[in-house]
Amino acid sequence: MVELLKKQILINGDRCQVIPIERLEDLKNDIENFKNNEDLNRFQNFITDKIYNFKLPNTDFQVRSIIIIASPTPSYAKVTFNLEGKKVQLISLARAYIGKKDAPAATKQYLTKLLKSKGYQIKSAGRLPLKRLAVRSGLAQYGRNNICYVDGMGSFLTLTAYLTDIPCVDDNWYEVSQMDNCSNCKACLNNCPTGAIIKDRFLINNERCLSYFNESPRDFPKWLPKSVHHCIYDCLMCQNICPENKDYIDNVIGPIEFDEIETDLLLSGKSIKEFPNAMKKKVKFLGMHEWINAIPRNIKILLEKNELQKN
Ligand code: B12
Ligand code: SF4
Ligand code: SF4
Repeated sequence: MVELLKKQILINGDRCQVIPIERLEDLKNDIENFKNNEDLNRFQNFITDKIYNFKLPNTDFQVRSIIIIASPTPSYAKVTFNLEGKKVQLISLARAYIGKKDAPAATKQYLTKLLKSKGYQIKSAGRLPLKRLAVRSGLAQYGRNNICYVDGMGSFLTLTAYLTDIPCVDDNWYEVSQMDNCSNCKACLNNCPTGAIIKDRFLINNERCLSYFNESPRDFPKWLPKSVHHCIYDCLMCQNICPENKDYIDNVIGPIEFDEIETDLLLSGKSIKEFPNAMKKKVKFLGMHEWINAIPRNIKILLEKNELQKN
């Protein structure tokens, strides 16, 4: 069944690995050891203590294994706004596959269909350390930029994990590893606009990561120069420079256009509930709904930057 599952996941353009549920304890121990040996900052402690959850949820099936899936995403999306009679082009990340739903929704749909026909079930695995799981399972390798790389995708991917009652005989569990090419390369470190990637330590300083700031509506810190902003949310700088991504960097989608009314609505800070359906769809496709309270501020900063560059 595991082989059939892997084949089906490949047909859908994704890649996966399956590990026996007993490995959940090892993953938990990994994080416990990691916490005991590293001097973590406040945000890292928050993630390890409050975001990660290793407790199995209630299921009406016996959990036997974990499926970890990598789904390719575009490197970024071109977005056109119409403002005061002018068109302005900005860039955004895009959570969705090209032309499909977002990756977790798409994987859930095709997996449920396949497994139901074989008498098996799945349930979302909840809040696990997904990169660590992907690397430990052999699906991915770390880059120096602290994110994961998967064959055929580079680092432009979304990870999703499911619990299932499929028995897993093969015990895939590998040492945590970094790509060989990182040993002679520091491109991501040098291109990080905020110094979040550290020279002598693998763990990044996530409290300096641009994505940390632009996902939240709180004021940007005073030390953050306006010049670093380049994306409607998150950041592309440690991925677009990476030689391991050269085959995937041109997987760009768009332009996705917001007409004058939609642009005004987006900038007004109104609730997503007030957006017309067609606009909601675009916002969700781009993944902007996840950080919607920060989006108007982020777009305004990019528009200001555009204006300054023109003058
Ligand atoms: C919180 C979070 C964030 C926070 C904090 C990120 C961070 N690095 O701490 C912020 C908002 C800043 C963020 C940013 C981004 N994120 Co994010 N994020 C998460 C989330 C929810 C948890 C990450 C986490 O565990 N951080 C806690 C710290 C303690 O763990 P860690 O930094 O991963 O540390 C591990 C490694 O350093 C490793 N390690 C330690 N020492 C050593 C030594 C060696 C030699 C090696 C090899 C490894 C190693 O072990 C540590 C513990 O597991 C995950 C989803 C999930 N549930 O896993 C997505 C996730 C990691 N993010 C993702 C993405 C895409 C991003 C961004 C690229 C988005 C963007 N374009 O800007 C950036 C990348 C920033 C970066 N360089 O890491 C994807 C990663 C996809 C991929 N290709 O790997 C994930 C998996 C979401 C998903 N469902 O796909 N993110
Ligand atoms: S830019 Fe270089 S060091 Fe950074 S992840 Fe890519 S190959 Fe590794
Ligand atoms: S996402 Fe941007 S700010 Fe964060 S580590 Fe990568 S390059 Fe640095």
